[in-house]
Amino acid sequence: MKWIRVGMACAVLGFAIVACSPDDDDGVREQNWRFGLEEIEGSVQHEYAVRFGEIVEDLSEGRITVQNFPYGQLGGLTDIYEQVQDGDIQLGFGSGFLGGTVTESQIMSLHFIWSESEEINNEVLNSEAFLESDALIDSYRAADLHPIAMVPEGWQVWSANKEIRTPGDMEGVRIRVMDNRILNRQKRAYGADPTAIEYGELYSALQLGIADAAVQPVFAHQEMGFYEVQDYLINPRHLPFLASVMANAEWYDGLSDEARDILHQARKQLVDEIHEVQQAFNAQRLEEMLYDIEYTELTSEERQAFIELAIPVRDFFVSETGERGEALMNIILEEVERLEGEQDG
Ligand code: 6CS
Repeated sequence: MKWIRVGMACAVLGFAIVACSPDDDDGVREQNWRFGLEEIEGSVQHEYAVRFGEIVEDLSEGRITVQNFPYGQLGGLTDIYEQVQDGDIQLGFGSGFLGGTVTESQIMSLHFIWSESEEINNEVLNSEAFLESDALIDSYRAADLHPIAMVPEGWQVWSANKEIRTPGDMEGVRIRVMDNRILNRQKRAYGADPTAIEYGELYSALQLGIADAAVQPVFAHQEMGFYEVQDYLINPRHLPFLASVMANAEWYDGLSDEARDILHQARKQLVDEIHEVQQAFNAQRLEEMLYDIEYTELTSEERQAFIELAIPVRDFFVSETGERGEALMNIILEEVERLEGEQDG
């Protein structure tokens, strides 16, 4: 990956002078925000960043530009997080691999605490109760980061070379996971043999049999070509793929009120817009893969067997992430219950 890092350093330095100009109380100065993505062009994160840039540029009357760095340009996943922490880039996405940097962010990896309604999950994650909770903010701040938004990208779906409908089918399956302790524990609870592999290395790992199975949102199975080396897609509706948008904390604190307001206006506008985008991407890409792969959804009864094995992992999550993690989990459980109650009633 050496060539990637050299290219990335040049690209970043080229914009450093403009991006480092501080804001002041007179308003927004000309500036460039650099945004690191965990996904390639054409992905949900890429679409988010492009739209975010358009909205920010529009609201600032062209004074703020946003420069995206799709996956691969900044090195591996943890390289992106480090560059946001160090202030080399101002903004970045952080999902499963972020667990090693922000322990509590593994809430994004906890199975079966979510609603089966994707709209409810989107609302809960972007609610004031969750997004502006001390638990979330303090967790990211402890790593010199500030949480800006949560982006659900669609249900995570298992891919494998056999149909997996029961924990028995999962027994011994070498499934690739993003590198965090909760995902690892959860897959072990189902009887699988999880293995952490970098996103960009997953295709060849599946092709060479280093991993037998994987888990991704539908659009990613398609755009990264994983479906070409797998026979089945199985949707257990256990977990939406979740990514956080995060900023360098010091940079965020140094923004003028006007610039910060623009950032949050863009963030708010994108909550519903990106939900529509991810739904469309996932539906279209599933359609494109169906000639080559079999897609199935677990029934409620089949899900139940996995739910029973997943529930004890909540205690492990709390033991790993402490009071802040527990608080985040409780907000989600309570808000999901409240919104599902309102929907039913
Ligand atoms: O599995 C991964 O590592 C990556 N998958 C997606 C869909 N987004 C980012 C993440 O790092």
